[in-house]
Amino acid sequence: MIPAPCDLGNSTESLKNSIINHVRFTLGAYVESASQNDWWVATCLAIRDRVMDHATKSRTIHRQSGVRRVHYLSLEYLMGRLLENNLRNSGLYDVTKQALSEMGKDLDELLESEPDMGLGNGGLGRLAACFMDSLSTVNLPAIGYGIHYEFGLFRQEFINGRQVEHPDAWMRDGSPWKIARPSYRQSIQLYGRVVQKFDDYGRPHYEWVETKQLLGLPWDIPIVGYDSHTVNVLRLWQAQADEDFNFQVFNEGSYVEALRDKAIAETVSKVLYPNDSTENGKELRLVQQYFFVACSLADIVRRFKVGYTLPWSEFPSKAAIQLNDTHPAVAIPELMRILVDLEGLEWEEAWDICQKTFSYTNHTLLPEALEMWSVSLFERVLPRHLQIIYEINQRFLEQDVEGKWPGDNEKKRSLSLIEERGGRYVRMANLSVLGSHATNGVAALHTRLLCERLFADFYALYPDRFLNLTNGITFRRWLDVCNPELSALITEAIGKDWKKDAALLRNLDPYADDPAFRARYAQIKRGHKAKLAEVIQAECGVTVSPDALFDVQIKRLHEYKRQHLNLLNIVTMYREILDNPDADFHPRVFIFGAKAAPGYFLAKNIIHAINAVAAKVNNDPRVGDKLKVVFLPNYRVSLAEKIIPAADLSEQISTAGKEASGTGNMKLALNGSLTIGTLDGANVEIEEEVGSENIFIFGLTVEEVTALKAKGYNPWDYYWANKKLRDTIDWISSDYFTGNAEEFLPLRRSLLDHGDPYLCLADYQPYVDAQAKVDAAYKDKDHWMKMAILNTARVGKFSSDRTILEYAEKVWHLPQVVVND
Ligand code: Z2T
Repeated sequence: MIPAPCDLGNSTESLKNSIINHVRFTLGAYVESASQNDWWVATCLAIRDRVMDHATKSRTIHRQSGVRRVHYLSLEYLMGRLLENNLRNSGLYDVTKQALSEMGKDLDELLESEPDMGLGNGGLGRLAACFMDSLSTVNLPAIGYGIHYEFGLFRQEFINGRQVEHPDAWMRDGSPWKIARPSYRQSIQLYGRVVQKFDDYGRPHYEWVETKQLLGLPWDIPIVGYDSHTVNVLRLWQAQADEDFNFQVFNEGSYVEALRDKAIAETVSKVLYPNDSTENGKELRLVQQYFFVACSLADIVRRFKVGYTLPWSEFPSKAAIQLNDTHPAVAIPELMRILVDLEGLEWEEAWDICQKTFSYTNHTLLPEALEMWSVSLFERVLPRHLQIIYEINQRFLEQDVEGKWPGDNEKKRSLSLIEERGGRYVRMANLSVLGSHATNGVAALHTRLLCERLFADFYALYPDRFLNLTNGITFRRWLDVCNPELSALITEAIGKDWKKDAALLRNLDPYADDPAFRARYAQIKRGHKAKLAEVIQAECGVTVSPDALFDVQIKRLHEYKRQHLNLLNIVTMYREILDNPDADFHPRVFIFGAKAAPGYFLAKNIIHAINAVAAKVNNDPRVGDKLKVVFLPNYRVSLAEKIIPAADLSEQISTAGKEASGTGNMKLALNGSLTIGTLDGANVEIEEEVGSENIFIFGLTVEEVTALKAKGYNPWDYYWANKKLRDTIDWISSDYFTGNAEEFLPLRRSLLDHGDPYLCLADYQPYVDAQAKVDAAYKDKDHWMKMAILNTARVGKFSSDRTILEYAEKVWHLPQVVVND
């Protein structure tokens, strides 16, 4: 007889019991003297207990029904905090708050004490996190695979206005959300060499020998969907040394040496590389990629073998594998290796299985972000995989390319998996397109440019492989959790079904004309601005008025995102205030949040420049309340959740053609912030949805950018033609802001001497003009609120539920499987 498990009911009493049990028996503390952290851990565990059964049940139902599952492979998951999200999604928020309060504890305080799980850089990693939420919510069978980094994205501090990085020890004290799965540990190989052998019929096969071994220990994190019993898992691999391997060394008495090897092996999952959209070609990064890919594929193959007795040709009918950019693209030769070398399949059959299994999402057109591994490095780390890539390439060039363009060596050169000019490199993007059945861009414009530019020749060869799947965001975290007041107001007006069917937000449209609704909407916005003002006071020591216009640019720091264009406008406004103290514009607070890659010199110079301008502006008595500039340090998911509901204006000002999609643009619009933006990425589709009268579009289009560059762009022309622009740039590069005229010379030089690669000067005047329109519009508060409401009402398209259902239908061919209670 198996006794019933302990009480996992959803009443206040049950929750109290669970939490107290964890305080006493899991943490070994007295209720009377338990620390804040003890209460937080105990609360997480009480929720986890209620979730885990659903995870087990979901897994069982997915296995028993034999449906296809999607495996999302990503080097990054920017999860943020989990407790509040899990409480809101599972419907346990109110009862948990009550249970804690009856024990003298404040839930909100506990929520604030959770460290962010920051295992990602920016948009790509946050997208993976939103997708995990949607997959569980819409009942799709899915597993997320990634790396269990000991250190996530660095913590940022400003010292004298300059960025300083600190390690992010997010799980120094462990994490209550993850569960080790030692029985699913994997062992993988690296380095070594390949030997050719022959079978009895003289046919060659290949063995990978004298390799180093690495173990992967999986940690599972349950992913709770909104109002659904599907709980998928995120499975993250931690690198461990293969202890047995070192026994000879132990025996020789080199005990300490052996442990040093162990430490080296464990560096593989030590830290997230902090580059957003630039590659660095480091060996450790390639090892990280292969490590997690090999562990994940072995796990998928294990599940296929124990679950079914099916021929390999049925593998794709059980497993879809999505490559989140090219970072996990080594999965393609790895699956070929498994099928051909280990399972003995013929090449053609293995290749067919590969293409049916994989699909690939491209996230950028920036040339510096396209992954290329030097052939010599690749050969050293993954010798057999390089051979397989050569074989794939040879067949491709001789059959498909030669078939379509006979004798055309130029086409072969451009399509080859190997770049041959200036050293030999493996082109991971080409490998990804070739090894999969679908390649998607992340916004309509981005996909068009992929087909017309980056992958033009591939598109000519395989037009049916390309499709657009515009990004989305989870409306639970980015509205329900971060803005519960607005969520409640919406629900009061149109019912709660919008949380699962975001298109229903359109029913809010008529409320934009309802004065009472507008007033309440405005009041909610004001409340968030007052709270953010407190955060700004605490973090930056700057007092800002919640009545000012909150103008927000929050995203990684990148030249193409043009934080420096924003800065040019700020300095222009500053001059105008000094020149014309009676100028009538509405007080404004410019709010920045951004991390720069630690090795990105110019990005760091821009951060310093913004901080230096902020210090002057904020302390200049001639400016008063008219203008404030704040750069909130350590931008991260939990800080975004505080900024976004408080924003009035959303800066989406990348050079047209450079931002693949953007997702912050969607989060801000959803929370009633109006966009000032270029026709880039998903901004184009946001304009289509909200209407051009509810957005401030400015600047060059993609076609105009191309034409301008073709005719020869010279930033000096704009500099000499526009006195305001000239004065602005000269002022920044004077000694006014820091006492040292050299300080921002790198910024000045990039804008002038180095050709202003992102066309800040060309877009300067249109941007300043658009900002003047923003100012005029904000003066009509009532009309502004109407526009804000219409933004909330009309961005339902950008729910990641819609995105994920499109993936399921068009790429993965997955059924929705409802898990009952
Ligand atoms: C990233 O966050 C993005 C693209 C990358 O290309 C790498 C990283 Cl880390 C390799 C971003 C895009 O810049 C952004 O436009 C997009 O919205 C986001 O991915 C999600 O698709």
